[in-house]
Amino acid sequence: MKRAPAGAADSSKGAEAAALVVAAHGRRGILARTDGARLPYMIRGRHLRVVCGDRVHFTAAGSGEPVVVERIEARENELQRLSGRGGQPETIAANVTHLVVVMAALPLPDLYLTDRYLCAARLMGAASALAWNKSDVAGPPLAELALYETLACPVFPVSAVTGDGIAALRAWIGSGTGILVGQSGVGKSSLLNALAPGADVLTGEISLASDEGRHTTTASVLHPLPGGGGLVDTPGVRDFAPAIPERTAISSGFIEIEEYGRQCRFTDCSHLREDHCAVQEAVAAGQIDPRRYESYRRLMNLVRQAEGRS
Ligand SMILES: Nc1nc2c(ncn2[C@@H]2O[C@H](COP(=O)(O)OP(=O)(O)O)[C@@H](O)[C@H]2O)c(=O)[nH]1
Ligand SMILES: [Mg+2]
Ligand SMILES: [Zn+2]
Repeated sequence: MKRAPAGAADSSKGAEAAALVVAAHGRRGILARTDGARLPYMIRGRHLRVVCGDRVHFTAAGSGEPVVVERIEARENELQRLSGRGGQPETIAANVTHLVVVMAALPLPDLYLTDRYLCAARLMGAASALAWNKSDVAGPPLAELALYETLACPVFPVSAVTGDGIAALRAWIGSGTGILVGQSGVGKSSLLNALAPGADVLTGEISLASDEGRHTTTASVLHPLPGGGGLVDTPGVRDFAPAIPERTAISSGFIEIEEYGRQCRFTDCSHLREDHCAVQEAVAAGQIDPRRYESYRRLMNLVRQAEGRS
């Protein structure tokens, strides 16, 4: 790992410089400057909460000391999950541009969960794709997944074992900031290592650098991709269920429901039981996939129950 020469940070003492958060755990982590140098940082005070993907401004501390993060640039978006504590949304990464839902023949795909991830991605303004992993064992169920190609969500058959399809998936992420999500066991860790070789090693070095080895499994890391861009890895919350901000936003997370919904009689139509609902008519006419509509319905009910509790 490239480190800034000792004393380099001192020359900028007092002045603020910008950098990207590439490892975050609690009040410490690592910044990457645009020249590639990596600087351990710490946070003073209680008001700042920094996550991977944040662009921050820092000032130098004493030589050999971590630099101090002073402020976070406005986030373009936040990826949130529901935490165990009271179901409060917890931000796990910022400025994510590409969300990849990983699936495989085993564990059995859960398309409702897939739709929920896709909804979260769309609401946060990130592009999304499906990666069908373990294609060395079983290819993608094309009939079922072809639907997603029509919903602005490309499908990439890949294998972390043979390397098939990895280049295409890597090209799709481009110079963006990606994240791999999906059920436990589908191969997210394996794919991370196929896409960002050495990711395991880097995670180890970062835990040493931040002197928090015991927290290795909970630090989140933004791994650089060869040639540009990066992949966020959040051990321990990899298999997260995404937080959906509010019920009225859900229809905007389903591209086809949003499209047909523009023709509903009521602008605040829930598309569940209103008369003259263009969405329900499109489902009846076979223009909207009934299983996608069922995903929408379930998510609406889920969020209503959550809102009822709070
Ligand atoms: N055959 C096959 N097995 C894979 C592939 N990718 C991952 N696996 C296996 O699937 C299991 C789960 O992989 P892992 O990366 O830990 O999944 P994660 O829980 O999503 O991070 C491991 O036993 C891997 O060896 C693949 O492309 N082909
Ligand atoms: Mg894993
Ligand atoms: Zn409607």
